[in-house]
Amino acid sequence: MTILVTGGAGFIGSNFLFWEAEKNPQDRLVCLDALTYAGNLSTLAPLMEKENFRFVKGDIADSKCVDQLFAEEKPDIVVNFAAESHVDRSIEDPGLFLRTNILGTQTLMDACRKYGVGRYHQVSTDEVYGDLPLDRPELMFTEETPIHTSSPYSASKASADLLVLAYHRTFGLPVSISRCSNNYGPYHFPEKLIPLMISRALADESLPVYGDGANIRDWLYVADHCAAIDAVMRRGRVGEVYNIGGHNERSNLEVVKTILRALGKPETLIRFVKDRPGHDMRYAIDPTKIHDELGWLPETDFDSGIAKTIQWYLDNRAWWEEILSGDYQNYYKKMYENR
Ligand code: NAD
Ligand code: TDX
Repeated sequence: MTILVTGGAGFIGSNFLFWEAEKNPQDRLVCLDALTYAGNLSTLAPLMEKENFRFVKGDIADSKCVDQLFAEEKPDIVVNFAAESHVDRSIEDPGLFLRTNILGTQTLMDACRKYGVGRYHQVSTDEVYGDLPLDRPELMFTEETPIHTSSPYSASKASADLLVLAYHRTFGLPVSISRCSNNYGPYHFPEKLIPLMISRALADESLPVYGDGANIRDWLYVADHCAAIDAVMRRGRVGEVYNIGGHNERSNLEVVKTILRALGKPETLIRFVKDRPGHDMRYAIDPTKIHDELGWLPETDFDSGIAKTIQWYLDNRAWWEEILSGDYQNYYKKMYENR
């Protein structure tokens, strides 16, 4: 079986490629990634020499490139991680988010139709449901919660989800969608909350907490997300949405204080800064459906996952220091200019 993984040089996509290579070594993995600022090809170095792995640099919104790749590889499954993923950047420049996240999804699905792909899986987010109030802890997002977005990022992801469901209904494309809560773990790009706070605390720099830090996120260790996507794309019902989350709600301030404690750094590093415009208050996922239908349960709770993650950033300083210095962007040239 050939699995086309788009966005595989990013955080979750790279973890997914490693997960699949280990659990399903018989499958061929093809990674299509444009290597934007968020893509780091050096992350995939351990896979590069494997016979049943292929990396292709290309844009999911470029129909010529996508068509050629589908003609060559005839994938059985397409799983789309490729996206502009950072909410703060979507507030600065919404246009790029609409192009990649919506038109890119359409381009991939048109190719899936043309080449008769057996399953198109869209990696989506709990942010499509908007947010929950802090004073109603019993509320959680289910698959029936109405779409209600706050940022250009979440609006672009919700638009893509609607398009995916429309392609199923109108064209009979065999699709599935998963909507996951906040991920954390190895290879998380250091502009997102957890890796940003780890790298800045290690350098004794101030830690910018938006607003009063009371906003709550529902954290899932990335390997648990990978296992869930694998279950949905292989065994999930066509045309269905599955929520993914592990009941690990923490306020941003709690997360930052946990990191400071683990690194032996003082809380005086915390600096409260101007809030993110439209900042969602709380996310919380009800994962009953994926548990009942596919037997998925997370294996890592927040306390052990954050300890593992902090240790990974301590053990892999070169990976994120190269990103902070910008050097990682030379890696493609180095690897490919004579290839
Ligand atoms: P990321 O920003 O770390 O990685 C995105 C990857 O996509 C990068 O490798 C980038 O080069 C690639 N890419 C961007 N535009 C592209 C294009 N036009 N063509 C081809 N490749 C392109 O993102 P992530 O955090 O790994 O998220 C992956 C997916 O999971 C996204 O769709 C995101 O919406 C979703 N998601 C993320 C989280 C989270 O907590 N990070 C939670 C739920 C869902
Ligand atoms: O410097 C910061 N200070 C801060 O207080 C940053 C970068 C973030 N925050 C807050 C904002 C959020 O409440 O921390 C929380 C987490 O922020 P991000 O890491 O930017 O993630 P979030 O906005 O929650 O979105 C993430 O989860 C859902 C991913 O980036 C999305 O791609 C995914 O869909």
